Amino acid sequence: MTPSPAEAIKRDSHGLRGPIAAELDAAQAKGGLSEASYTLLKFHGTYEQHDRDTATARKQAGQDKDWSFMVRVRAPAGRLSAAQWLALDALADSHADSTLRLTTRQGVQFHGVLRENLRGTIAGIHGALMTTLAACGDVVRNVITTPAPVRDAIHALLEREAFALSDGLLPRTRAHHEIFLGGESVAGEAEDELYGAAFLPRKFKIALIYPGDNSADVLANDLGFIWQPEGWIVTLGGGMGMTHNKPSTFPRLADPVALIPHGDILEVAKAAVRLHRDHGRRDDRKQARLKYVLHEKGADWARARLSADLGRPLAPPPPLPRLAIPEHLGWHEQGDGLLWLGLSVPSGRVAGEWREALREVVEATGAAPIATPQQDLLLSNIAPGDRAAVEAILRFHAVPLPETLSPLARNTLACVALPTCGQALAEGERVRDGIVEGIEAELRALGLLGERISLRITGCPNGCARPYGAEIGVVGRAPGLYTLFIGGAFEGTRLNRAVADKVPLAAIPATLRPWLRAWAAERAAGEGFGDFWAARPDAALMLAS
Ligand code: SRM
Ligand code: SF4
Repeated sequence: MTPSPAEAIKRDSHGLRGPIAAELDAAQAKGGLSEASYTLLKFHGTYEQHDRDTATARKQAGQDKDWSFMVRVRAPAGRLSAAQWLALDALADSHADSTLRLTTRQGVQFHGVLRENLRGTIAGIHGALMTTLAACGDVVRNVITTPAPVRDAIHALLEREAFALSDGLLPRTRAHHEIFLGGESVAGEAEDELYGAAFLPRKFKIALIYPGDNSADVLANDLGFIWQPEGWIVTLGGGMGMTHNKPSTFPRLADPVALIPHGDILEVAKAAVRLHRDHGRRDDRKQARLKYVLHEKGADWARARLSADLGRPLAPPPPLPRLAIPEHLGWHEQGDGLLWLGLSVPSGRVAGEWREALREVVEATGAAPIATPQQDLLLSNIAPGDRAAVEAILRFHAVPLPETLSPLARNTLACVALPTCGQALAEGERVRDGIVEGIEAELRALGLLGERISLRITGCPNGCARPYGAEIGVVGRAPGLYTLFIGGAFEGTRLNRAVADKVPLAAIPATLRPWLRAWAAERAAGEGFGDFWAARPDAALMLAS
């Protein structure tokens, strides 16, 4: 098997350095980095992009593309301090396109960072005691967990372990400091002990949960830890990405693989990373995720490999417990006398009035923001006496309180897609509101607007908003056309199925109508949309169209 070109780039990069520094310094070049720099910059948390809205017109006018960078901040567990939020907020104006983007993995992104501002952006983030290192690339990504700032032992443990895993699995190279932070260059740096010279075959994602809160979608991750009183259930091999018309690629929920003592989490995570490092395919990046290893070899094989790696037998896992997702939006008591307010941020885009409102609230109250895996924001540590003032600020800026939104709107995710994402086949974030309003109208007509349904929209099948786990998944197929999926579990424990293909954007709500109607007419009391259709065989699913 011939390794894919990315393998040589990584292996020969001298610890993720490659030609990055020289190319960033080349004054004449405005955009279009070499493949090596493009590939290696991901590990440092940034993608070179261009504005796809203007690309054709600029080409026709003989102009270069409008180049800029996306910069992704790694925020373990989504936790930010007030000072960190304010620092990111200021960087959005000084170095980017004046927006912040909350991601589906509790991260924060900047878009529109010009090349001359790239180092300053990354240094500014570092100055706020955060990093972009390993926010992207073939390494362990941002470690996610429940965002809820509930002050009890389980939530404290999840938060602590998310930070410990994030720190313990960070690449050790000094290249990031050298290139972006003015660090001294290190001659002959040793190869990274965990990752090796060529790093992982592909990205590697970790989530930790307890059964009462699966908002981190543990089974969509390469590696998951589910808390149980007697230890962690280890899950392996989840992932969403697929390619249309390529059945060898598919979304997959992770398998339970082992039960481990609570104290062993970092050690087992390292063994799981080595499992991917040594067994993931390096010849085909479309087949390189750990999920394909699990699909081929199974959970017993994986447990045996982990046991051999660790030098002790791992216990088989118990059956998966029932998972739930509590409501995080609105006002909640934290359990320490303080409150948190969960706000539903459409597509996670913090711009304009939203950004002003959040800045004012954080400045006025010292609230610590927490990014959620649903692209939302929880403002934590608010004194009960500040509640009215917070609401007044939000009202002044026309930021809606969650109780004014339908459950559908509150449970909708939409990926970035156009104009920045180079992979987008169709719109994502920019068509979110129209799709939500259209489906809301259908639900209203059926008297079901108060029902909770998860809706996830992506501009391509890579699945960045985890659409294949949603009750309704809308996945970009081509400009203006989408594939519709239904039947996922709200709790993230079941994948959905495709029911309609190449649906024009404007026809999405009407296309869903027969399935919504049948659910309204025939469901058992309290039966959710996804559960109702999952219980129907394929034939009934297709007939409804
Ligand atoms: Fe993603 C690639 C945005 C979460 C699966 N993702 C991309 C890129 C970098 C496009 C590219 O490769 O050129 C997108 C940048 C767009 C932009 O302009 O900002 C991008 N992904 C995002 C974010 C920002 C979506 C969002 O709207 O919030 C999320 C950032 C999370 C973070 O903070 O780290 C994001 N991406 C996800 C998730 C969800 C998750 O991890 O829970 C998935 C599905 C889970 C999974 O990994 O299987 C996901 N992104 C992908 C894939 C498909 C990977 C695969 O195995 O096939 C790609 C394409 C690739 O890697 O080649 C991709
Ligand atoms: Fe881009 Fe596709 Fe991810 Fe959306 S799902 S951000 S279009 S890669």
